[in-house]
Amino acid sequence: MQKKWWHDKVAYQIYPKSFMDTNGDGIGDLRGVISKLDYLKWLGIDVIWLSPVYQSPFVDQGYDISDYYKISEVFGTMEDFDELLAETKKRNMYLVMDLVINHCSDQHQWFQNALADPYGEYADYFYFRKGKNGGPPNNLRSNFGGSAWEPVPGTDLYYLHLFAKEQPDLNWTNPTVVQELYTMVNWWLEKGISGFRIDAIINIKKDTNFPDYPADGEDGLASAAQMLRSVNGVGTYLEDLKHQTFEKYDAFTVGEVFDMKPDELAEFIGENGHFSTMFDFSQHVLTYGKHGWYDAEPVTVEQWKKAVFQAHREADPIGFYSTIIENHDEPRGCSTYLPEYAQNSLGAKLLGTVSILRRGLPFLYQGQEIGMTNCQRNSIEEYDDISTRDQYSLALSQGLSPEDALARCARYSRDNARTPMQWNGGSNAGFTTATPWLAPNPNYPQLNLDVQMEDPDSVLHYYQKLVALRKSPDYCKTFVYGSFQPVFEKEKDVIAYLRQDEKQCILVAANLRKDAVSLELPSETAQVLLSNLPASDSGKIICLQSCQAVVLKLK
Ligand code: TEU
Ligand code: CA
Repeated sequence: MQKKWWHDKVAYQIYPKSFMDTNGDGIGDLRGVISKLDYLKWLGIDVIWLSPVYQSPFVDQGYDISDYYKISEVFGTMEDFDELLAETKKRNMYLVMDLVINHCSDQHQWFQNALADPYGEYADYFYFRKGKNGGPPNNLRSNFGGSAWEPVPGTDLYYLHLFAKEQPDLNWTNPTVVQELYTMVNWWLEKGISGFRIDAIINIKKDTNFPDYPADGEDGLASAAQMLRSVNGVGTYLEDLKHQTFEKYDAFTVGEVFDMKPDELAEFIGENGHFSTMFDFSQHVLTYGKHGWYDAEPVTVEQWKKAVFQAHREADPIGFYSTIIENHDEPRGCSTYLPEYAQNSLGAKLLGTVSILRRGLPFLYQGQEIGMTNCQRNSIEEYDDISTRDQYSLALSQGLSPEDALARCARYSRDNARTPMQWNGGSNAGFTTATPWLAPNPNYPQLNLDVQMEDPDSVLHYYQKLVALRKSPDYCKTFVYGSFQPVFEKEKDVIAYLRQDEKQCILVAANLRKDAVSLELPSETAQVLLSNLPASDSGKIICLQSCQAVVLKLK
């Protein structure tokens, strides 16, 4: 296998709006990110993925870009950005931007031009189509609810939006559009960023005949996933994108890919794949219901363990996944994947251990390193997220009571992970001196970074040690390139795997039962490299307490 510069790195996602506010407007900003770089360096982070900071009306939190070449004034200036980039380089860190090119904002000049002249050149930057039988061209549903087609005012045309109506899809069959996007991508790479996290990228290929699909909801509409699963040829776009941009800069790319065909993995992340890597969402998709998340059931340990092991079986012979437990779209991992009795600092450390030492590039999401949790709200008005509002009203329309619908939001809303970073116990968790755009989780007086920094036993210090262990010269190669083999698979609620190469064999084992469990090692003795409970080197039998995780070097 050809070695790549990013293979042995540890990454961290920053959701800038909620990270750190420095100018007292209640919104995180680039100077806030700069102010925390030393902290991230201490934590062991190499790669920073910045969620979108481009100019945007923020209908979907910056995933609706109105100018790809500008920094949103909410976040700062291009000078701030350049300084951030320089400061990361100074610390041998790598800055990765979010690339949102399936769609742009309806405020983008291209779309404004298209609206002004619906039969002109700019209309062809988007999918403008005639309606059918007095309705939209077909029955696709937007990911945020309702038809994926919106009327173009003053015409019998509609435009396609797989997400919000303020996020019109870009026409990738138009070479001019594609060229504009390549130019933009190269402009950022020329600036010296290290790569991109690529948003909703599989969506760029449509069946442009726009046929109807079998309805899969009571609204008579069909999910966009149906189209994506039936259409071929996205690879041609992705290959060209890579050749014309990333490849020339040895840039790192991580794809956000849902609804991929199972046999496409090698094409996506194999040796010469379209992307360096892509996120493993196998455990997250378990939490999605049939019609979004309002109708989903909680996921069990056995379910997500199986999914994760299966993901490794599929991906390990091919390439590297990027591993996450949460992100800005997914609720907090501790609240989602841990049984209730494990939702504490011990459980947070356990989940971190299991996740960070997997094969693949680990991404931490801001606040994960202190075990931040989901956040209960008292009314739907307290939520900001566009998809949460859609799911809430869907839940009500299905007969759920407002209380039940709110309980679903508390479990699955995207805002769970978007509450401000909890820096300290001061007002608004030390995130801002003003009223924050989204209220912090009320648990911040107890759960915050300052408190944990003072406590050598905290989740934070454990994460720091975990990342250091993964990167330590003695073990790094094994954790990066070594094989991943599930063990004790039949032991219910025990998650264990070996990381092994010609040099050594390391066992990662975690017990999510209420009771202790004894396991017989495949070796005579074992040396403790890390544990979330006091542990000493052992003989052939190890005993794991409830919620204990250990990392053992087998001898
Ligand atoms: O998410 C993409 C997204 O929402 C879908 O892929 C969805 O998760 C999937 O259909 C579930 O089956 C990205 C961003 O991460 C998100 O924040 C944005 O809202 C979205 O794209 C639109 O840009
Ligand atoms: Ca600010």
